[in-house]
Amino acid sequence: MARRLTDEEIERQLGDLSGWTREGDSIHASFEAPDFLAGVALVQEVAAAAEAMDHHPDIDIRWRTVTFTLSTHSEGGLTQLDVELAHQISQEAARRG
Ligand code: HBI
Repeated sequence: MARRLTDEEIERQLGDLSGWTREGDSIHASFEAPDFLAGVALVQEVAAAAEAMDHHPDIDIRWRTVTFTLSTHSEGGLTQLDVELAHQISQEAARRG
């Protein structure tokens, strides 16, 4: 099972995750979609990736702005699962322009 990452590991891996910010035991990023339905479509794609990983983000949808917050609840902090899902979210958001 995934172990908690050290502060050094988190900082190093955040360097590869543009747009993501650490706050305590979680990381978050917001994405601006062209319209509300495009934002919901992004959420649908992320939901499929999350389900496939059995690792789920907190999701906040406000009109066209979608915010994903990641943390590994069972470990009480950040693990490699959060980093991996963050990359998948960023890639999906970039695909949608
Ligand atoms: N998602 N973010 C997050 N953190 C978890 O600990 C987690 C999850 N999704 C599913 C899940 N854990 C289950 O595998 C365990 O609760 C059994």
